[in-house]
Amino acid sequence: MKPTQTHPFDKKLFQDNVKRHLNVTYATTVESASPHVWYLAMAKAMAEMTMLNLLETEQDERVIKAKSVNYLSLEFLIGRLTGNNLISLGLYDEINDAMQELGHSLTDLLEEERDPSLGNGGLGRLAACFMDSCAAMEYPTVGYGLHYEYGLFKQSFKDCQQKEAPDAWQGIEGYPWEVARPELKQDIGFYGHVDVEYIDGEERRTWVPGMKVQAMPWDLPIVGYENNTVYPLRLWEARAIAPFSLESFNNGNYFEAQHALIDADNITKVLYPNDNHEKGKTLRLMQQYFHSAASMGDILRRHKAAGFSLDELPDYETIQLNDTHPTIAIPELMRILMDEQAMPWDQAWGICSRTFAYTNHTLLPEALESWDESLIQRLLPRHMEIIYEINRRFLLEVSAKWPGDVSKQQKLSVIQEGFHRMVRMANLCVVGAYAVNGVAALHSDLVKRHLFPDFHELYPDRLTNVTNGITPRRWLKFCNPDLSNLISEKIGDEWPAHLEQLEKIADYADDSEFQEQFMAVKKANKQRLADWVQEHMGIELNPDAIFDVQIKRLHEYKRQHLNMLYMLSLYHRLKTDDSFDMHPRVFFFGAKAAPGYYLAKEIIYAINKIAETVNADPQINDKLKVVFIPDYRVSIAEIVIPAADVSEQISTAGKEASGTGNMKLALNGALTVGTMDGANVEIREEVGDDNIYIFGLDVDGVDELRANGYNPYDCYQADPLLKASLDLLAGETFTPGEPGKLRATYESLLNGGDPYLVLADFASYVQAQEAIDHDYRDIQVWAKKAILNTALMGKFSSDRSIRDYVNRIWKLKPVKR
Ligand code: 26W
Repeated sequence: MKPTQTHPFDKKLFQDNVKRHLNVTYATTVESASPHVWYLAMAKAMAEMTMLNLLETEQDERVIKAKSVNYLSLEFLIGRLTGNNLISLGLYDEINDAMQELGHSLTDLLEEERDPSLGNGGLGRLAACFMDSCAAMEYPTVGYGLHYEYGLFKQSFKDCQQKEAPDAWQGIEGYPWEVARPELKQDIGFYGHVDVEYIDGEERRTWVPGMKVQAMPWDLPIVGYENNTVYPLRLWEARAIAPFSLESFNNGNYFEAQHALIDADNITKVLYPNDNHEKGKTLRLMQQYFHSAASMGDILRRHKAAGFSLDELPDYETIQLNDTHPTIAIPELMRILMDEQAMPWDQAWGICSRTFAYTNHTLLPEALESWDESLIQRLLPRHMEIIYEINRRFLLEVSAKWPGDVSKQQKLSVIQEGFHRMVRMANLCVVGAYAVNGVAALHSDLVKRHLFPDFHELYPDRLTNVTNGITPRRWLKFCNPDLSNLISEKIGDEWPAHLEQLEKIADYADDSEFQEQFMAVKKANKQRLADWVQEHMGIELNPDAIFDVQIKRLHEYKRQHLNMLYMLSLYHRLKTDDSFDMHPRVFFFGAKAAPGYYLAKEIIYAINKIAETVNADPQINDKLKVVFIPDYRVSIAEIVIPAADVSEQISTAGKEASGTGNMKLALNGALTVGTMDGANVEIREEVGDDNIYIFGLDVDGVDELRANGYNPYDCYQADPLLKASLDLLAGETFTPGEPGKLRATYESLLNGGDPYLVLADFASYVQAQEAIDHDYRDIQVWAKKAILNTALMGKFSSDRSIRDYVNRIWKLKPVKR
């Protein structure tokens, strides 16, 4: 046992606390409490322990006086906390035992927790892994996010189509792991006007908001792995200010502009479900400013309370912007320094421009945020003035560097000119931040070469790379206990905090006994997933089949439809070619589509329809099964990932910034079939060509094909297998009596120009899949490759990512407690 030293675990006391919470917090009794309430009471008792450490960390003089990172993100996809915190506290066995004595199975209780789904996908999950690593290595950190009442929608399928339902993640009893911090609440303004006055001949501008909203913080404990450190994940909830402001009501401000219908508490009502698509809605900008302003206020409060001056801000606080979503924090800091602290511009900018760093997570043009100038003007009039001034001064720099070059100014300007003037948030970030990073080597290279080439020329030291990572605590130790134990037997149990040590199991890659043990663990994990699918979906699966997994948001660039076309090709061959043989395979999908994304929903519908037919076809004889797991989320990933043989990472080259599911799957011994995209490139570097299945066009190939004029019909006509597979979508094989119901994808690929080059990569993809089928049949060959994947994933620990941030950007020192 490695409990935290400051508060040793006392089983009897813990059990008493659980029972006390049953009685006092949840008003029930040991005799009548449901399993759900037992889970709540257990989690409350655990949360109490971590809250003590949170307060002690917060009040530790060494932490207060140290430089901290503030991770600003509109999304934190933390997943269930109870099981993970048991691991971090080092109390899994102790609490298992304590609950057993009380008559409850810990694994059952852990299943009672609902996922806090406060994020869409990769960006939000990355923020959660980073918090875990900061706490594990004790780099002083505060996470700032939003306390959405409804997380990412719950997905179900009705007649094979996606349906969305609200996700009230806290449940009626409330979430046991959070605590309100009312003493830290703040008021946040919106709308209104700017007052100008002159003091000693100096112009002073003051924003007079027309509306105020209260920001209430909720803290969730981020528990350091086997140490005494707990950092807060501070989530802001919007509330109407009570009592209703009679003053602003009387002076006519309250109902000005067009905000009369926006209730204060709407601001944090729901997480926007768009992933990689910007819609420009007012309420979204309100969320962003609400988040930025509350976080900025809290950071400055802490800084001041530590006894530091504003000039010292960059020495003690750094602020990482998780994509452009919190960009408005930059003009907010300028406003506070100038208008509230009476600082001159140069001094304020000197502080501001050494405080923020920005991470870019996407190159997709439709995901790059730009806001209507008129919208910012109305909602945040003073911030718009400051943005103009930042831009005016910046353009002077540009014209000094490129005298007379108007096109450079147009390209780099924070303001996009035109009929509708827009504020480009990415440009504002690059101008205002001291560091800008992409999230994988290839991606950062494309950021420099394609997204910001002129910025790179102007500020050659600003752009850098930090390759993403994943926390090995949740994504191996917790989710795959059998593999964890097998590894620990061989190399000891230090690897969860030093993932590079996994390399030592490469020594056993050829050891047939270890191969057998490794594959036995995989088989048991496959059986666990098969049981889950049987219980929840009524589909029977063969655990000896290849478990082929694609789990990620549904998007054309991720090309779930390429995977689907391959399934169709197998179906076609099984039905038409008696000599065709294949190892049985189960195709797993987990994916939510943004509710307004038509084609993504059509692809879900098509895969579900194909599944219906294929799974019921006796002629297929269980060679092929298709399972679309509904409501994919962190807790589902924890079951699927340990059971995967094949990891589908098949985005169009240049489109997936990094990917992190690719890392989780490889770490758990799945082999990647993937393109030369995102972090796949670096995974290949680590595991070697023999242990990954790379296919398709690379970035240069994509550019070349496009430059030469791509016509998907050429592929369609030239490849009979592709033609046969695609034609299945146009007919009625999967929608008997209703031909053409699956046509949407077919149309997009053939007549819509196939924007993500699915057809261009099809033949190469089929080849890679055939190599997989071939290699899997020799279980020793496969076992060796799988073991080497686990062994060689050390680089992708988020601990390494955080160390890179610390060394290249943040410049922090750990405070070991
Ligand atoms: C404003 C709409 C919107 C919402 C979310 C635009 C963009 C986003 C995110 C930036 C999308 C996202 O999650 N990107 C993913 O970030 C991961 C973490 O860096 C990467 O691993 C993924 O490749 C990238 O798609």
